[in-house]
Amino acid sequence: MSQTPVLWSFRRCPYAMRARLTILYTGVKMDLRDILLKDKPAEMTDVSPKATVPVLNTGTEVIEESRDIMLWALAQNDPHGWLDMPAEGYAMIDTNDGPFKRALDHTKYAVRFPDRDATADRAKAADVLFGLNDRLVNQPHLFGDAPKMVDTAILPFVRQFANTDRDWFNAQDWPHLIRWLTAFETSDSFKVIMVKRPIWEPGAAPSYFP
Ligand SMILES: N[C@@H](CCC(=O)N[C@@H](CS)C(=O)NCC(=O)O)C(=O)O
Repeated sequence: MSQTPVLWSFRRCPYAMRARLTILYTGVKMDLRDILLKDKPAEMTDVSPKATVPVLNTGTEVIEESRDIMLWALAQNDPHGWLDMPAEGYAMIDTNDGPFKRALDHTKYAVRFPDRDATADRAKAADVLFGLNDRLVNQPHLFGDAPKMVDTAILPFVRQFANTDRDWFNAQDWPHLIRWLTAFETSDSFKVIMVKRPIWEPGAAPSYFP
C-alpha cells in the first residue's frame, strides 16, 4: 500500500461503526475523516458520488459498501479468525441489512410512515432479534466462544434498535440478546471507535486510526 487508505465516516452511523470496528480489529492504519451527513465534503462525493458513508479509498480502489470494507480489511489481517464463519453468518448479515434494517427504520422513523403499522414493524424486527437471542443462549457470541464478522456486522444495528425505546427493549424476554448487546456497548473497542474527532476540513492533517 503506497498511501494511507482514507476512510470517510460518520460517527453515529451503524454502517460506519462496523467498518471502524473491523479496522480497529485488523489494525490496518487509515486516515479517518469524520463528516456530517448534512454537509458532505466534495472531496468525498468526488470519489464516491453515491454519497453514503462509510467510503474507503484504498488508493487503488474506492469501496462504497460497509460490508465490502469489512471484507477488504479482514483480507489484510484477521488475527482471531473473524472470517472463519459458516455461510449462515453471511445470510444473517443479509437479513440484518435487509428486512431487519427496514423494520428498524420503520420503527425509528414511524412519524414519517403514517400509513404503516409501527407496532407490526417493531414486531417484525423483534422476530429477528428473538432468533439471535435463541442462538446466544449457550454461547457469548453468535457462533460460539469467539466473535466472528457477523457479530460486529449486526451489533451496531441492534444497538440502534434498542435506542429507539430502551425501556421497551429491556423489558423483552431476550436476556441473552441484552447480555450480548451490553458486552458490546461496554467494550473497549466500542469506546475507541466512538471517540469524537473534529469534523474533517480540506487541508486537515491526517487523523490516523487505529
Ligand atoms: N449499504 C450502505 C449503506 C450506508 C448508509 O446508508 N449510510 C448512511 C448513514 S448511516 C448514509 O450515508 N446515508 C446518506 C445520507 O444520509 O445522506 C453500506 O453498507 O455502506
